[in-house]
Amino acid sequence: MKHISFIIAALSFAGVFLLFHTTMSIAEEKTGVIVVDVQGDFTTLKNGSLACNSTDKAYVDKVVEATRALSKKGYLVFATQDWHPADHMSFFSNHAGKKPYEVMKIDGRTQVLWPPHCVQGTENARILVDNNLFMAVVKKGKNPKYDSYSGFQDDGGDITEMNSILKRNGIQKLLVYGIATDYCVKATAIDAVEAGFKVTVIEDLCRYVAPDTSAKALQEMKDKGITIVKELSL
Ligand code: VGL
Ligand code: ZN
Repeated sequence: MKHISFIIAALSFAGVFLLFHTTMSIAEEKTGVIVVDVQGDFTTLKNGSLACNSTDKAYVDKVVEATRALSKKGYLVFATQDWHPADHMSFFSNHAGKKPYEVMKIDGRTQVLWPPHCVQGTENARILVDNNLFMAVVKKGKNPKYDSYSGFQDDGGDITEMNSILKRNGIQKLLVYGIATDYCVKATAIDAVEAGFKVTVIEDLCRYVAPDTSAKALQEMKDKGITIVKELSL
């Protein structure tokens, strides 16, 4: 008799343990994906105005395939979309006498002056990955007065809906990739880690504006506790 109650107790303990363990692993697996600014203007594929190196069809196909595979595995996928008005302050053409890629101080902040790109409602502002894969697309850089490399907030401190959407969906970990490593990927990944997410950036699925700023960005991200992996392993 004593034996039987001991066995029952042991079995229930094992059961509770297993249930707890399974629940915890499911919770641990709540991983989201942020596909950053994979838009025509940043690619050579679409002859973009701000095309990064090696953003041909092979790159876009690789991003599309990876995103599809992650979605199929059950990860919730989000996207950011650079979405500027034509009079945006980051465009060199909106500053008399300035040239593309010149740097100037605007309201005390250092601003790179870009070729006009990702203008709202233009062909090359479109995201090159099937929109049906995204749980949500967060548009950024809509305010003509502020640039917004991060998908979480602009340079004026105005927050987007990104953090609340991720939290609402119970996301704890994030995979981040896209364009550009040295600007929007970096800013988005750093804000994500600062918002409490565990962040991994997949280098092979990213492209950069310049190699030196990209190397610095990768180091800065590592220093902030972001994991950098060479490629996606599923
Ligand atoms: C970006 C420069 C200007 C980016 C956006 O997506 O990294 N870079 N706007
Ligand atoms: Zn931009």
